[in-house]
Amino acid sequence: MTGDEHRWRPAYIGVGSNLDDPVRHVSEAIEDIAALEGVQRVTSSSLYRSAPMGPAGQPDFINAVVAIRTSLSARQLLAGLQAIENAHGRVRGRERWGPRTLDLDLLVYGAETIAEPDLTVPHPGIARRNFVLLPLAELAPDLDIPGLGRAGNLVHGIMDVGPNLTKLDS
Ligand code: A4P
Ligand code: MG
Repeated sequence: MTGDEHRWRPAYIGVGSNLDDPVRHVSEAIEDIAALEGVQRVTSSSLYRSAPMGPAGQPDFINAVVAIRTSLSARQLLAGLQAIENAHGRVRGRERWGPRTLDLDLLVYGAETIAEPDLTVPHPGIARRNFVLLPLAELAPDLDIPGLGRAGNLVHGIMDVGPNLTKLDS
């Protein structure tokens, strides 16, 4: 077969949690992503702690970014990520940007741009969020994010914007 299903594309996933032992949720989610069928060559950034963007009065977030190669389509990958969120007890339908046990965002999928009601890639928040850009640039400074440019360059634009961010000791 020569179809796209046999191409292994690079993809980047944002991982976030601020409830119920977030370091554990993030660490386990990285293992869960690596265990998905059609996912290989998994590497992950350091873990970062950041103040919440969105409603105040919720706990700090733990964030990380995971790089993979995948033979899944973007939609199949999103379904796999949502299944992992559900397995971590994610409750949907609460307030926007409210607290969550696990949030997995598909940040970048190869060189593709997708603009559909339930799937936007690259993820629209990338360029404004230091808790996404710093771990992404740590993993892949030369990554060319479609429509935005090099990850390593974007970091310079957001260093003083958004919640405070600290790298956790590994
Ligand atoms: N969806 C569309 N595109 C994508 C994509 N590229 N990746 C759709 C993942 N999902 C995507 O997502 C709602 C819908 O977005 C999904 O059904 C999917 O079809 P959700 O995860 O259920 O909702 P959400 O995460 O509450 O909404 P939203 O607006 O995506 O929130 P964000 O942008 O994920 O922000 N502060 C800190 N410090 N750290 C954080 O990680 N995270 C958030 C959540 C808020 N504040 C934060 C952090
Ligand atoms: Mg989300």
